[in-house]
Amino acid sequence: MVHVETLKDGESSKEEFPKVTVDEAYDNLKSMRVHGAGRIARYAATALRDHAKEAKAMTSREYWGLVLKAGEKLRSARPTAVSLPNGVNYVLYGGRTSFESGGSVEDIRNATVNTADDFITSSLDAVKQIGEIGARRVKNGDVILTHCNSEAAMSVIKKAYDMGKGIKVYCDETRPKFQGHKTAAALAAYGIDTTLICDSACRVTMGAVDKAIVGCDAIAVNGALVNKIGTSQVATMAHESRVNFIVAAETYKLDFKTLTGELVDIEERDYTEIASKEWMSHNPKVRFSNPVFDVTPPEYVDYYVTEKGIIPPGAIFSLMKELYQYTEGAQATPAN
Ligand code: RI2
Repeated sequence: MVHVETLKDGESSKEEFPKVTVDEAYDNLKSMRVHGAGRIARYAATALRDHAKEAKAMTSREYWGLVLKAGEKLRSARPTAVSLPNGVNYVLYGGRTSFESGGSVEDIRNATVNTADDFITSSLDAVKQIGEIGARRVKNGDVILTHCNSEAAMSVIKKAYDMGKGIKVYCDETRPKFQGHKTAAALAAYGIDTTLICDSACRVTMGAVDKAIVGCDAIAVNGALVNKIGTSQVATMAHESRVNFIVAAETYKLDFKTLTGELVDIEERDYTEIASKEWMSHNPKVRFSNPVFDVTPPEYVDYYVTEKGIIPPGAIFSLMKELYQYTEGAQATPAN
């Protein structure tokens, strides 16, 4: 898998990502060259901010139309990880407030850029805070299992290690795109005792595990978790083995549309991710299915670790109601 590398310190100020156009960002998101629910939200916010900085228009309405169009394109790149539309909507909320109060092109531009920077900073802070809160629940000597490649879950694991807790981590490889390899490489490079296992070894390994800690792409109103395909199997096995199943999730992963009855859209990706074109041509009667996320019921989630603290699945509804105002305003602003 080709990734868009994060910029190193000193390269182009303090930016996390290289500068791209909205179209390039859309392609990188869709192809998963940039992946991870938090990263895709910050990537889209960065692309939208840079677009807002440079877009030229004679009137406020025309300018706001250009920003909205870019936002719509970015948030359509991937359907499941709600951090993407939530992040884009948050950025648009700043510009929209200025537009609706009669702001000039420059006013709307500044509001959009400032809100984007605010989102990016608070997203990075949230990952750090989740690490600090979640690590307090990790005990010395804990054996942890993780699935896929989650910054938030790794933040908890790394912080626990920093606190001197002698932990050991198992990483599921996470087919079909093997993001678990990335996690294993990062944790081992950090100095943590790390073992990579194939997904089908999860149940055998669970007997030796104290806690499963995973990331999150979306949280539904009933407290259900939507995360990388295979997560619900990990949760089921954790439940069976009485192993704590913990989800590290920033609150911008709350899927507000589930409040009004909509379901989380599960992304189905290209079948070439699970079989080569050549294999397909030799087996023309085989059908394929490649859903890349699944749903873990709230009964299998012990708690969410968010930047606002530990939240049990049963409290997600209240949290959603509390935070709804921040995204509501930007959902459907007409361009003219
Ligand atoms: P952070 C990823 O999705 C994985 O499902 C991971 O668990 C989740 O995002 C959360 O990642 P994908 O973009 O935000 O790889 O914690 O499909 O990094």
